[in-house]
Amino acid sequence: MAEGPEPKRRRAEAGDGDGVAAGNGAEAEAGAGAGAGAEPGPGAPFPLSSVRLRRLLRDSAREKAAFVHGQVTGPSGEDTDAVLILEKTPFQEEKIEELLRKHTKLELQMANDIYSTYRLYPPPELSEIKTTVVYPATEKHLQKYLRQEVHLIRESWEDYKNITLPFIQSQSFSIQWVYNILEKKAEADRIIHENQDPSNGFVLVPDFKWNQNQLYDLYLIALVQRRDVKSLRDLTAEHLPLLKNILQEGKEAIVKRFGVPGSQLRIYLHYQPSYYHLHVHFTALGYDAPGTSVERAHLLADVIDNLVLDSSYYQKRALTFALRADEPLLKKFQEAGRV
Ligand code: M7G
Repeated sequence: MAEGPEPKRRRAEAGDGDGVAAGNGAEAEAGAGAGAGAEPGPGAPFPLSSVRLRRLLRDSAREKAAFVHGQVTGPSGEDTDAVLILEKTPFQEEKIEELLRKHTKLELQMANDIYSTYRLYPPPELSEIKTTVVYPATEKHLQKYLRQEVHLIRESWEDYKNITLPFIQSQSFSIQWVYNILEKKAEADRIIHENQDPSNGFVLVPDFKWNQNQLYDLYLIALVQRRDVKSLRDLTAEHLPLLKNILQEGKEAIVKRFGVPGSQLRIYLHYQPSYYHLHVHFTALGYDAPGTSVERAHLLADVIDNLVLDSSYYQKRALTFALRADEPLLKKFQEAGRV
């Protein structure tokens, strides 16, 4: 298990970043190294400077992030797609004075009475851009980050069995990155907590959306050891011990390591998830994390209560979720006359 950060830790260990360095989840997930053909191989940093920009998939002024479709040419001349996520990172309180003292340039933009605005250019060590690489990226990755119209689906249990389940069995994202974490082939030094029980155990790691530099946007993910639970739809009372372990031990591990109490955590599952291996999200309550909207997030405590009340709750009720306009699953619902 990782030696990891101390309680209330504000800085990650050197080299603890979770985007670019090879051997991390993004690479493992995309199956890079397995026939990728292009330059970056396992253990080598991704050649950012040789990426050609194909298009901006999406940018967000609020999140200060850009989602980019790029291409890299491999040794045999073939072009391979990559997704790059570039994000300005939140301020760290203890770095603010340094920022004010050590800026390289300060340009006055305007002054009016007691108000003035400036362009401040920080030194390189204070101007980090969190960079996440998905390489090689599949068409589904490109779709995932492309800005599109969304439609709300109300999925009955019959819809799940007849439309969604056959679809996810044929299409779902590779979950190799999850198996790599469970088998300690990737991110082993990032594990925050582990329960090795094959039925009721799980691994808790920082989500790759979190750079661990500040607690404001704390984001961890619990991946279950067992491989036969795809999503919320599979859960029954049989899984209560597993879910209770995640809730209890996850909270304990986070307060111990980061000093954030359970009362300040939002602990939930997504439906639909992107990856069909059961996992639970832990985010800081004060952080408006992506994917916390009512049409996607299901609080773990509520899921547990629902299963206590009725073991087949999630095989009975309709579930609502949004799908992007050109997602193939939306097409399936349209073909079935359900949208
Ligand atoms: P999800 O609900 O299946 O889909 O969550 P979402 O990505 O649309 O939210 C999967 C979670 O796993 C997300 O929060 C991802 O940021 C996170 N994640 C994805 N990958 C490929 C990795 C990885 O390689 N390592 C880690 N630590 N987290 C990942």
